[in-house]
This record gives sequence, C-alpha cells and structure tokens, in this order.
Amino acid sequence: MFNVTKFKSLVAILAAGGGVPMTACSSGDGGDSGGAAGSGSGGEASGGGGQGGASSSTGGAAGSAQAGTSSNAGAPAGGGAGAGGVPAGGAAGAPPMGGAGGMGGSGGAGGTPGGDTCAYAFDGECDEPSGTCPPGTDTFDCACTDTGPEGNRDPSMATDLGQITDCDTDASAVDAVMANAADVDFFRFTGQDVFGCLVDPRAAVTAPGATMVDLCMYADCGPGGTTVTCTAGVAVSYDTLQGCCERDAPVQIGVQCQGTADTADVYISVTSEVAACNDYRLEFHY
Ligand SMILES: [Ca+2]
Ligand SMILES: [Ca+2]
Ligand SMILES: [Ca+2]
Repeated sequence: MFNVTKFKSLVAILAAGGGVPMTACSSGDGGDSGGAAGSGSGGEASGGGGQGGASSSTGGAAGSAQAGTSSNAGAPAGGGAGAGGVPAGGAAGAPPMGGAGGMGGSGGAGGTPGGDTCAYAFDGECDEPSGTCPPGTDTFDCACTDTGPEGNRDPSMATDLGQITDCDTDASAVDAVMANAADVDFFRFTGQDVFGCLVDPRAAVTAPGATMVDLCMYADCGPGGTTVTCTAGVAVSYDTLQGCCERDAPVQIGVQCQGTADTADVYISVTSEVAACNDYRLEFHY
C-alpha cells in the first residue's frame, strides 16, 4: 500500500537537498566545485587555493584535499601539491557526479624549493649526510635524526649483530630508531645450535610511544633448506626467507635445518606504518 506519510518525508528530504545525490558527492572524491582545494593535506607549507570548476553542489573541497594528500610533493617541504590535484579533481568530477570538476590545488607556495626532489626521497632513510641526496632534497626523510644503525632497509643490507648461541643467556640487544613510516630496519645474527640449549629464537621491541610496530623474524639455514614455524606470530616470507611477524608483540619462531644442528642466520625487521621518529630497543635470543 502506498504510504503517504513516507512519501511526504522523502519529498521533504529531497527538497532540502538531502538524499543519495548529496551523499555520493560528499564521499570525498567529488571535486565538483573544486574550491578551496590544494590547501588540504597537501603542502603543509601552505597550499594555495585552487580554482574552482564550474559546478553545482558540494564536495569540491573534499576532493581537492584528497588530491593534495596523494601527491608526495605535498609533504613537509610543500611546493607543488597542485600537480597531484588536477587528475584527482578532474576524475572525480566526471559526468555521473555532476559538475565540471575542480581544478585541484595550485600547490603550496612555501617550503624549501625542491625539498623532496631527490630520487631517494620518501624511502625512509636520510640520504643527505652521505651525499646521495644534495642538501635540502630529502627533507621528509631527514626530518628525523635516525641515529642508526641505518642503511639496513632489506635483508641484504641488514645490520650485522654477530653470533650468539641458542643458550638464552647469550641474549643480545640493539638500540635504533623508527624514523618514519617508510623506515624499515633489518638486523641479522647467526644463531648457533650448541649442546645443552634450545633453539627457540625470539625477539621483542620496546618502543615507548610507538604503535603498530611490526616485528618480523626470519631464519636461513643455508643450503639444504629451512623449515620455520611460528610459535608467536604469523607466517610470512621475504624473497627466499621464511619467517613470522607480530604487531606490537614479541615474535618467536621454531627453526629446523637439514642435518643435526639447527644453526641458522636469523634476520629481524622492525617497522611501523605510523612511525614518528621513535627510539626503540630490540632484544633477541636464539
Ligand atoms: Ca631518503
Ligand atoms: Ca634458546
Ligand atoms: Ca631506522
């Protein structure tokens, strides 16, 4: 049966501008009016206002803001968030959404020119001191003083922590820094299986103030193959390495090598997608 009351309510909602069309536009990508655009997250240094496209409803600001975020150029050094803004605004303003779409932001006016123009910008490591990046061109990564050890972004570059036995009295530790979300620190040590002790490799991170810390441990017995089981953690692989990962908790693995001794190279990685220059201590035993 036709419900007059509901029908009137619907008419009232539509008349007031509510309803589905508005929801669709305000879902973020609709760059209808383009509007105040680039000031979004892009270019913290001061994003310039974008030129609004001819359009109807709302949603422009949201679309442009997202465009700014998507552009790496919008990072701390500012400068040129607009480049990223145009495609996003335009695409969002496609016919189904109505409106001509925003032009996106014109980019931040401030910041250091070429702040993150180095090819090694945003890779989680400050490359200015080494000269890999000219001064002032790797500003995002260099915002945090990572006291190291650094230059250890993958297993082949892992910081060597030497050798320990599987006697847990041989436990060791290292202090390091999670510089930013792109910073991955790899460490390695050789775990020696000796008589009278148990192979039960474990690692733990203490990082005051840090969250979403992903701690992974891998083992490699060398030729003959390696079988890794996760005592604490979820099974993962990294290239040919088998291991386990935990988030905000210690990781512990089991290692089985061919032959009688379970002596293996162990790799540990520490990272956090929300890292913000967090000091941490990594403790481990084999
Ligand atoms: Ca870098
Ligand atoms: Ca042990
Ligand atoms: Ca680091």
